[in-house]
Amino acid sequence: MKINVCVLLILSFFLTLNENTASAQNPLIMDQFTADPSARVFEGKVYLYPSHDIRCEEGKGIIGFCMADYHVFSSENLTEWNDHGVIVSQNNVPWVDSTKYSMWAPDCIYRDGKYFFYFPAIADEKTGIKGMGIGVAVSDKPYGPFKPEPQPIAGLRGIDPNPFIDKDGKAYLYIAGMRRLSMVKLKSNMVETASEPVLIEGLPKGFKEGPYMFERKGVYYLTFPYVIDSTETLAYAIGNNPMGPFKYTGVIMDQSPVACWTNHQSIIEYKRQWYLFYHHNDLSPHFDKNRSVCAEYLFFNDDGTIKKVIPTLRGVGISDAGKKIQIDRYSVVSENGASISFIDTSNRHEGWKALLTKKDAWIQYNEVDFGKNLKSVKIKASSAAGGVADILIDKIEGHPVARVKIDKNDGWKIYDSELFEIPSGIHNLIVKLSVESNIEIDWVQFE
Ligand code: FUB
Repeated sequence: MKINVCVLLILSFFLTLNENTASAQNPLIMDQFTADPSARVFEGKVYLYPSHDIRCEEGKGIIGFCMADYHVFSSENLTEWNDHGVIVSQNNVPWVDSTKYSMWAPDCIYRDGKYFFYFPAIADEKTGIKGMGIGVAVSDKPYGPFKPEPQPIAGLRGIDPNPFIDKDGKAYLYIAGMRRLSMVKLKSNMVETASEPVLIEGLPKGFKEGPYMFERKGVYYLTFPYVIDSTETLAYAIGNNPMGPFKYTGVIMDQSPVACWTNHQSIIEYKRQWYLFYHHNDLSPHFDKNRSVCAEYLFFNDDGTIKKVIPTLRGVGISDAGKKIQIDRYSVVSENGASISFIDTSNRHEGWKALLTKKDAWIQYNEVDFGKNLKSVKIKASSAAGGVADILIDKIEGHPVARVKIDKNDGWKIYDSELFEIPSGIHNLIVKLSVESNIEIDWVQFE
């Protein structure tokens, strides 16, 4: 009897875990808006500490941003993200004005058995602090529970706190405010400053925020959103120690192709690959204060400079063929007859669909792990005219490994077909319309 209760408890734990796990390309999180992603590698996984945009009632929030709390997400494969829920809210930090919805860009760092979560917010008038203070919440685990310190860090005002611990154990906090970046030393308790904040010199003039520092091969990279033209690019400067001086080095990502005014970055190395995390407003194309976090591979040149990163829909990670593959997050498409659109413009969180509207139009989704022993393929599709979708592996002009007939219908249905050839290992998946017609595809899955 005791064993049965235990088994049930363990089962329900895994079921709850699965409920909160969503598979994703770009954007990474579909069921809510997320921005300002601070990614960290803790306990062998990637933890993502973004801010959380919401839609606000008229008059709430600051300059259009409305942010009441923070969630934390984690992933081992970067294609499935587990939402651990709210870790800090404007309602549970004693010094924060809980009517202001001002929980802007956060970050987190590990030291001596504890996780320190830093966040900016408008202080309650009663504290006597004017403007944005910088708070810290502390936990034994990267996913919480986090206990907020009763007061913000003394002597600090600003936004976008970014903690950094150098190889010699010295700790620093980079912050933004008044369009520029500053740095302050932290005591080893990580909740008090060990110096006055100093302005970081040597950076180009113009709007800068969102500092994020990382070190690679003895080079210190100070990265930041920076307005060169009309919206934020992601740029960086390098130095040979965390306090600078820094030399402006260039742009990591151009300004948003979809006119999201802000961007905000973090850069990590995970399993010997470097990644850039950033945000655009994919799920809210007409309101850029409701943003969504994305990720891309990042590479360095031999001289240590960063290769420019181009935003993609496909994002990062290897997708499991046995799970629903959202091919609308494509890697490449044919020049004609292939496009994407929202499944439901009244609820964009439902995601996108792929449209193939011409014979031989195709859509390619790279890096799918087909494992072994797959037998069939399923497609969720709809077609007003009926059509045939060929499933190809790696070569657009190759032999299809399956041919899925889509009926003439006016709604979504799941169609399946046996595989004539069984792919195994990692390949690029191609779906091609093999007749003159039009079809819409939500996802593809192998069994
Ligand atoms: O998310 C609110 C603010 O927008 C952040 O603090 C900035 O970095 C910008 O992304």
